[in-house]
Amino acid sequence: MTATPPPLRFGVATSAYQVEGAVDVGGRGRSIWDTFCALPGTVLDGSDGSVACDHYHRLDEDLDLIASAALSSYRFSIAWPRVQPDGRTLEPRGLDFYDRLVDGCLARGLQPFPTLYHWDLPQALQDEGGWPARETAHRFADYTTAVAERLGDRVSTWTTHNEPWCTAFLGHASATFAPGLRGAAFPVAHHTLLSHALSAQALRAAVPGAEVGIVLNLTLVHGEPDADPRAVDLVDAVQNRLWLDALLDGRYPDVLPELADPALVQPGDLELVHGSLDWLGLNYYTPFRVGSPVTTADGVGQDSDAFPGAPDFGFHPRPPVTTMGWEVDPSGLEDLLVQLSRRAPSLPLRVTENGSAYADEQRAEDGSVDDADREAYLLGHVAATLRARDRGADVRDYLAWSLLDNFEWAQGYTQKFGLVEIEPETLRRIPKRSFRALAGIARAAAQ
Ligand code: IFM
Repeated sequence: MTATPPPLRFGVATSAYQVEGAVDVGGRGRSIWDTFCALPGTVLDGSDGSVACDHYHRLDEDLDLIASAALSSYRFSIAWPRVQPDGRTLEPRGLDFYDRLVDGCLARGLQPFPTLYHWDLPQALQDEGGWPARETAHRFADYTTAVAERLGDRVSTWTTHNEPWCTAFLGHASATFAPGLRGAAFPVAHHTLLSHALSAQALRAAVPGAEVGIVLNLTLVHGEPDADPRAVDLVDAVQNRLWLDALLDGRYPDVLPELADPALVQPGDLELVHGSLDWLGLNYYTPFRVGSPVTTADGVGQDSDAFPGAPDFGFHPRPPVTTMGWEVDPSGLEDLLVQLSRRAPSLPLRVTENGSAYADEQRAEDGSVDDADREAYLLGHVAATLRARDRGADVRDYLAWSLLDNFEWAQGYTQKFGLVEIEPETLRRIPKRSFRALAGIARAAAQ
């Protein structure tokens, strides 16, 4: 007889630079995103995260909001430059903030779900070489120990990296994310995985029973009839297999010769990475349809820029799409979860991010955002997650991206992913229809 799986748990997710603001408060050091945003032309609306949602100062209000929706957990990230402003020296005031955050979650019955790295490397470490330098992986392990020693008595489930694909390929190939470099994506991919493994060791040493995961933005890659099969294979290798093969099988795909360099991938590295997971987080938004190259108006920012070595190609999303231009396809989430569960049957899975950007032009009578489109996206993807569980996938949580409209990286504030609107002048929080929908789902699941 098989045991009935525990009910799916619901929560919301944010990340430090996207919501906290208060960049000069509590001794926080500068991060690579502070530097990147200050460069002309890097962020669509010229904005930055210096104020963002002011979550740092409105923490209690935001935790009350999450608790009011009967949610089980809050996924947030820890800003490394708050904890170690120069990447080495501890700033106790930085840890004090996350201490309050964790206690605030627990006092409201929310599981705190921290991510150690959501892209805000201390600028001081960038100046010493950043992720292209192997030493940064060791710095990450030291930072992990500092955080784990402070929070580990109350936090059991840990995430090392969020979407290392973005760190490596958007930050070091297409130069669309901080630190805005090119030509170093593969060393960065390896060093982020190595740092994940060292961080996992540090967590297990500091926190008995720690459950360590990594969060990947995996997706289904489809080839359009006019696609170059080499491009389709390379996109799948870079987006999915690079990470999964290393973590689950201890090897890199043969199609990526850059990762066969023994000066980069040193003896013992992949043994550390292999088997380092207690659970796997999936951030799912859209499938990828690879086809013929798409010509942009100014000829820059080709889709293939983030996939070094791939023949030129374009992405061809099918309608309906969100304002990010991302195709809406809940079945992709279901299929991915089932595929992952078949590949790694004993590895618990979590949907650590899923959400949609829409223009939010419809208003209800009370003036709040009447986001039927985001609500439909949410319901469709929750249903897909439940179907995946029915097909045997051990999916424990569904975390919606995001609690609040926030700083959407190179898109600035032009894209709204929040279940809660932030009134620009006052930063007042105004729940949208989708927030009430998630609360309804969470309440029903808890019964
Ligand atoms: O806002 C991001 C988040 O930081 C990482 N995952 C994707 C989201 C939407 O682009």
